[in-house]
Amino acid sequence: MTIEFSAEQLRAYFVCGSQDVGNRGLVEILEAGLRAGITAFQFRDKGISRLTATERLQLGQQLHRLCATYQVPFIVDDDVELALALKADGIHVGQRDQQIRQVLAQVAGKMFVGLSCSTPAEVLAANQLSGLAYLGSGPVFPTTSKADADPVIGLPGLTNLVQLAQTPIVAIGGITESQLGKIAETGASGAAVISLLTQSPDMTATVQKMLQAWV
Ligand code: TZP
Ligand code: MG
Repeated sequence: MTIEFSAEQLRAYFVCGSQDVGNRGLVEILEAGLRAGITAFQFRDKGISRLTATERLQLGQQLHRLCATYQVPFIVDDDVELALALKADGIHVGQRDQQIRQVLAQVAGKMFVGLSCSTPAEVLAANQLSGLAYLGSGPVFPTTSKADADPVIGLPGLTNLVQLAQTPIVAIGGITESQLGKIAETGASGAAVISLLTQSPDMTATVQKMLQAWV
């Protein structure tokens, strides 16, 4: 069963792949996040991931099953083939990934689509597309989780993109607990994080802070 998109799912959006968790288990970390109340999960297995395609597929199946148990959307980063094979609820694509128009056509009616936009020009181009569920914008702050991240846009840059966009925006990049209130004030619909959750000493408390920023 596919989970439909709603903007509330962007509030506590956990992004993670095997490269982000070292020797720890991604399944266990995701389960802790789900128990804590994350509202979306993106399987982003890339960069220094050492998984084979088969291992990635098997891990993705486990992660999707887990998300389904909690009725939380399972979103695949970048890889349309993998997203279709896993019957994901959503796919997230970057500007340098697969062509967005092609992706929208390939997955139409099967899953929702999110697109990374870090400049006003990218947001204006995204406004011309139909069928996009949400935009991911950042990095808002410096991040150590993505080697090839775009330049930092800061809170003013995020505010500008939110004002231009015709679809909900989830902010990403270097987001810490202390910045959540300011992210919410920009009008962004939520925060997408890797390290805030993978490094959290208390996932329940961290997710509560994420959710409360949008109350
Ligand atoms: N895209 C832009 S920044 C980023 C991605 C995937 C990494 C976010 O990770 P963190 O640890 O929350 O800064
Ligand atoms: Mg599903």
